[in-house]
Amino acid sequence: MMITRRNMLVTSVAGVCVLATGRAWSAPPPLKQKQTYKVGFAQTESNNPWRLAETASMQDEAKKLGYQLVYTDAASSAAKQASDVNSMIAQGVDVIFLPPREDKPLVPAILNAKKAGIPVILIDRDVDHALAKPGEDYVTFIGSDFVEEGQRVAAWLAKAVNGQAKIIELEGTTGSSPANDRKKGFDDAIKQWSGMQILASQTGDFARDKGRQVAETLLQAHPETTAIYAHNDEMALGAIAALEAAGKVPGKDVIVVSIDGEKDAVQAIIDGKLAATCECNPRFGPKAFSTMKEYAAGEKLPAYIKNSDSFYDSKNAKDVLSTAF
Ligand code: GZL
Repeated sequence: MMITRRNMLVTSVAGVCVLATGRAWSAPPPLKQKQTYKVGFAQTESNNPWRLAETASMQDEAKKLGYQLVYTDAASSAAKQASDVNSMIAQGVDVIFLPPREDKPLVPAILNAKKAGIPVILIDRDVDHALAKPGEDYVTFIGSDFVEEGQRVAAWLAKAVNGQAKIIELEGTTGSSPANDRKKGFDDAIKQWSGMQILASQTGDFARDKGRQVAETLLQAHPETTAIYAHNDEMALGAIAALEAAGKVPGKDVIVVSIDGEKDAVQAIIDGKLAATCECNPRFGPKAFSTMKEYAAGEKLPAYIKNSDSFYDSKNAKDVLSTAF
C-alpha cells in the first residue's frame, strides 16, 4: 500500500498509523481525568527490603490520593505476575503499574492490557523493546539507569584497587532488566583496566541467602578472589556472611561493592564490611502517580523517565543511614 498523507490520516483516524517502515503503530490507551481511580500494582515478590519499600511507597501514595489500589504479589514467579496482570484487566482497573520481573514473559500481558484499553506504566524494571515499545505498547518506563549504576560501581572499585582485582560477580534475577544492564555496565567498564578480571559470574536472584550460597561456592572455586561485585545489597550482605564463614575479613581480604543503598548495607559500610553501594531508590509512589496524572491530563510523556541515584561509601554512609530504606 502506498503510504500517502491521506491513507496515513485515514489509518490514524482508525487509531492506527502505518509508519514509513510499513509497521503499524498505535498509541497506548488514553486515561480519563477522574476524581479517583482503580489502580493495579502487580509486584514481583516481597523477599527483600527494596521490594517492601517500593510496595509501601505505592500503597502510601494511593492512600494519600484516595485511589483504590489492587495489589498482587507474584512470589518470584513471572508467570504468576503475568496472570496477576490479566486478572487486573478482567477486574477493569483504570491503569496498571508494573515492574516486569523479567524482560520478556510479561509482554503478552502488557499487550493484553493495551487491547483492553488499559494503559500500563512500567516502574523499576523495563521490558525488551524488540517485543514491546514505550509510547506505543505501554506509556513509559520510570526507573534507574542500570547500565550507569554498573559503570559507577566499576569506576569506584577500579580507583579503590588501583585497577587490580580478581572479581566474583553476583548477578540479579536472570532475564531482569536491572541484572542485564548492571552486568553490561560493569563488565564493559572494567575492560578499561587490564588488571581487572571477572573470575566467575552467577545469579543469586537478588536474594541474600542465594547470594551467600553462590558466593560460598565461587569463593571455594576461586580462592584468589580479591573483590565481589553484587547487583544488589542483599546478595552483597550474603557474600559478606560467606566471607566471614570462610575466615576471610570483608573489606580487608576481599572488597565488596553493590547497588541499592538499603539500611543494612549502609550500616555494613559504616562497619567497614561493605566498601560502597550505588543508590537505587525504591520509593516510586510519588513519581509513579504524578506521571499517571500527567498522562491523564494529556501531557506528552518521554519514553523513559530516569530516576537519579546517589552513591554511598565511607565518606557519606553515616549521613544517609537514618533515611536509608
Ligand atoms: C531495581 C530493582 C531491583 C533491586 C533489587 O529497580 O528491580 O530488584 O535492585 C530488587 O534489590 O530485588
